[in-house]
Amino acid sequence: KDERMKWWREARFGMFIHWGVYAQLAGVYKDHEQLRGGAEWIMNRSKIPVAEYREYAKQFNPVKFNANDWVKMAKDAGMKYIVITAKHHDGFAMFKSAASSWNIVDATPYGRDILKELAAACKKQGMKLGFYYSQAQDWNNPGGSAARKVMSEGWLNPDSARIDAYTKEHNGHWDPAQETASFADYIDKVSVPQVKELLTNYGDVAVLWWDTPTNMTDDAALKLQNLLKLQPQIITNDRLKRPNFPGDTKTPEQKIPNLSELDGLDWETCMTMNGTWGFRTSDNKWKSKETLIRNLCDIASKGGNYLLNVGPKPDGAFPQQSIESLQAIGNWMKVNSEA
Ligand code: JFZ
Repeated sequence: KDERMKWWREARFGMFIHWGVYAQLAGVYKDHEQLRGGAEWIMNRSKIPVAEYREYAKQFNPVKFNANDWVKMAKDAGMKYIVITAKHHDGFAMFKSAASSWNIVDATPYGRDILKELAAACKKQGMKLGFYYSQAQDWNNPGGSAARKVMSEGWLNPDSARIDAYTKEHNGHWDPAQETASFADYIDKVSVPQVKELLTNYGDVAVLWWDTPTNMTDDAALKLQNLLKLQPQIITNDRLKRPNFPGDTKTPEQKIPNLSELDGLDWETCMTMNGTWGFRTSDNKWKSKETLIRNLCDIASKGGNYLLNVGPKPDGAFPQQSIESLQAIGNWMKVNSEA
């Protein structure tokens, strides 16, 4: 394990990327600002019907996306790896998938496999690439699970009471289309084949970043964990299923542990630059450059890694604030390594 963890322990700094169809909504549904949670949650928070959410993919056309630019921005900031949402909870695959047509190649006018392009750019520039994959929650592919959230966390809808009663009866689901298959079927027909695709079609995969084990079974977790053999060097986190699948790394979220909390295990703090993982037009709560640099120092000094998030805009460009913060961190690194 030490051999496998070597690069990761030296890396200290990585880029998290949350990008998908939700960037298109950017925190607003039918003129209603989302009330709570990250903008990547808008489909669940606002209880958007499956067919309606799918319409947004037809507008997803990130003509400014340039994989080489993204990797260069990460590299210039001093980052050693990138972890991107291959599939977030909305079930949308940012890669060509034979397991579900709800993917960027088959469901958008853009029609390009952005993971392919990112993998090529990372290889060229010597950057490690990992995939975030929401293995359990999937609000689009039938049988996927849905964390229970109430309608009022999206926006105050005149129909909120009825919708909340429905989700209560239906294990967090709000659309009958979500329940035309069992969770076990979803694992076998979507999760397992897609993870296989990710671990087969994109060259070296440095990290598999699981998330939110809602309704996960041991059976499902074992099937997914077994696939990791396809990439013997891969590093994985502790979110496949708790507590029996600890993975390689702990994932404190939005916080930096105190020295007294450290237990000798490898850890990585993931954090947003503002208040959302997915792009949100109205979120201007940007952390200062000084704060980001201090966080990196604090984390590195305690032996952890900093996975700092960027939520690209629907056109494929990074928000200007993120670009400037990344540059500031990179400049600081340069000055302090030449000294
Ligand atoms: C999850 C996602 O739901 C979210 O959209 C984002 O991708 C984030 C990185 O991960 O959210 C979580 C997961 C775990 C905790 C909190 C939020 N946690 O353990 O406190």
